Amino acid sequence: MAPINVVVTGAAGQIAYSLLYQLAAGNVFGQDVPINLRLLDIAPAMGILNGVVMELEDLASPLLSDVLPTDQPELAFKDADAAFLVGAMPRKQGMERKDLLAANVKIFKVQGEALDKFAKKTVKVLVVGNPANTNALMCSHYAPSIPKENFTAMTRLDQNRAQAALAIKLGVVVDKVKNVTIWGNHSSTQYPDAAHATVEKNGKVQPVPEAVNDESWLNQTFVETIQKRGAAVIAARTMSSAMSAAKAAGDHMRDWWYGTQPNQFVSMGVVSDGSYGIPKDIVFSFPVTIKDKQYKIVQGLNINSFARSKLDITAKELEEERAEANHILQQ
Ligand code: NAX
Repeated sequence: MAPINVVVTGAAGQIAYSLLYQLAAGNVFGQDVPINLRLLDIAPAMGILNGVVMELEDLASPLLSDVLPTDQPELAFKDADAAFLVGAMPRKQGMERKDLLAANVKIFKVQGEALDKFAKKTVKVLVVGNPANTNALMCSHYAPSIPKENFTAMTRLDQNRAQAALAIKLGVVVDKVKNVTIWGNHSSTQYPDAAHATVEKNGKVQPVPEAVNDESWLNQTFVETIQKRGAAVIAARTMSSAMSAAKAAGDHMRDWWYGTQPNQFVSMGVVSDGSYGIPKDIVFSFPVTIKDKQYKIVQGLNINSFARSKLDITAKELEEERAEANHILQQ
């Protein structure tokens, strides 16, 4: 089989370190698809990146056809089939959320322009670097020749966290819990929603709300735990989630590439088409099903007044981020 060209940005960073192993092991694109890895980072990180390249060689993986470390976006994105945009400026002490947004949307503008010029028009772009949703939106704006459906933001880590928390609560293995949804922004305003989730317990499938049978736990403890999980990991590890983030990035891309399982949906940040009354032209996490590399937003889920208020809060935050990003990029 011909190799596919896969870009990983922020390739010298901690998420990439776990993600690259998964790519080399065939966990994302499969055991029979060779990969040309295109590793992009900034000039000061080239020394570290060369160490990562040595380790990739030493994996002795037959799937890695070619590995290119570079600080030039035009080389990294040339003929790209898939791109994991992980690289971003981390939040430094004393930095406001606004400063972080300013630094990072500029990076995603440059990368959008490079994707537009050099990548295949079918490229699948997954944005991990924060603020992921708004970065994905800006990246897409600066790549007008590529369909906007090809740009997505990662909320799969939040979904995996939510699924795992419910499995622990219900005393089942994690894959017995299905169809948990993350709505909105990958931030503390996201709404992790178990209302449509199911659990298989003792051979019987039932709705998660019925199995948990504790509305206040589901509406408060569960929601807040997932919203704050990233911060809890940082507090404990003194570094942000990396292994789990890389696994989630692999899960997201694998499902996009090969499709979702029957009767199951996954959450992805995608450009809103107005579904569920969400404003258009923000990258909002919705439940989606995927077939032939095309996702469809799941329609018709019941949204009660509690869920409605949560969806509106996270949509408003994304509209504010978009306004700030546009302001910065027009300066
Ligand atoms: P690291 O700081 O370990 O690595 C980031 C890497 O990006 C560094 O090697 C840096 O040199 C590189 N970089 C900076 N500017 C770049 C540019 N213009 N082009 C290419 N590379 C560039 O961070 P890491 O822990 O790997 O996290 C990466 C990003 O993921 C951060 O923005 C982080 O906030 C975000 N996350 C997103 C998550 C999500 O669910 N969407 C969860 C995990 C993570 O917090």
